[in-house]
Amino acid sequence: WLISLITLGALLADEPADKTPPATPPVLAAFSDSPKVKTRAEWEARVPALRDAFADQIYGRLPESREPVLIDHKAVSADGITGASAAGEFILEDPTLHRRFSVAYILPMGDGPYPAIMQFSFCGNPLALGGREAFSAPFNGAPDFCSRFANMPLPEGDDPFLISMPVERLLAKGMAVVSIYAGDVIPDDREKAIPLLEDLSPADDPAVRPGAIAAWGWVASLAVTQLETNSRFDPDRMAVMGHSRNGKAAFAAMLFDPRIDLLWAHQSGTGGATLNRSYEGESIENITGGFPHWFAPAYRDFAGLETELPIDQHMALGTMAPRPVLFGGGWDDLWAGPMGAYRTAEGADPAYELYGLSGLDQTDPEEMNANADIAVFIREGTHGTKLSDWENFIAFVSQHFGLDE
Ligand code: GTR
Repeated sequence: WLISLITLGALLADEPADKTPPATPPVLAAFSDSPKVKTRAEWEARVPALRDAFADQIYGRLPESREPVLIDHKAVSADGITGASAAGEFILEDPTLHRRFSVAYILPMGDGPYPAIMQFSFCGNPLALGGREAFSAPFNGAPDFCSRFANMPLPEGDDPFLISMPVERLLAKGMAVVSIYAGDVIPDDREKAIPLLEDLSPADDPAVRPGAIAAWGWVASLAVTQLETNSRFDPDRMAVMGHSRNGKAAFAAMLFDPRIDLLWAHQSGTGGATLNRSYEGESIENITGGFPHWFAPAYRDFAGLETELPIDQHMALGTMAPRPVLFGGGWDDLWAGPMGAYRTAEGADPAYELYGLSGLDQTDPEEMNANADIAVFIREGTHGTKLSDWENFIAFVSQHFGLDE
């Protein structure tokens, strides 16, 4: 791959002005003025500066502390949950704004420490865990659209599972099921979120105040700190997953927190797995205009100027090497740019190769290889997480976390 390694500067110089996506995916390079990376040590030496560049140009800077304040640890009844040995929740407070959130969990049978699968929920932990009201509801209310899910039966067959995790299916594989609602710290509401994000910002520069996407990822990091200090959870097998805006948050969590061991970003789109310069689906102008609280204000400066971004998502994925990453997409979900995520995966390959791994090891975007360290599946249909998408994830995580079939 070294022969094929060109600098991003060269790529930019070749970029056509008519916004046609480049014919070949961009290859990995740290910065346009960096010498070529030849070894794992050289790559790792660049990772901190790359993470800073993602903070400064897209996501915003985060507080350094990942230590939550433990307010309470309560047991919750696991009666009626097939395959559960126990359940509970940590009530935590973030160390900067001192806002409370809950980390809810259900443990499988058998001996721990268990691998943990943490999902970013849209509507709070009770709904995410199958309508189980014993877990704390969002402390500051849930988004309005959530009321329509309140008394809804769980999806059947392969209906979209947007709101709930397939709890019993995950428990049967020996996974601890974990849910967080990061909206308790930063609500998904521009008016409410921006003042909180300004207070969260560790920097004086308003251009790099954190966006909600990165802040939600930071909330997951606080939860990881708590789980890692509890002997029932395996600190070497912590996975995060999210769908759509939560997929962006999961992507940011994996980017900024090396303690997270595996990522599933499903239909995460722009600001998540999708390459900015793929010109597919949502543009930087669309996303920063529609959701000004999601990213650092600096990202908006690249609206319409995607090819001038000195970084792109394949580099973020490169910094995640050698950790396993899965991207899911739907052919009819063009807004999330499914092929743009596949191109990110292709572009990050050289970083995984530095670890002696094959990286993306598939030729068909529809056929993921669960053994590979980067896997992508694009299926029929539109936006939503289906049981069959979860089954792809279960196959991937089982392979990488050594779980029996
Ligand atoms: C859309 C947004 C996308 C995606 C989606 C979602 O409105 O444009 O970036 O995040 O919301 O979260 O469902």
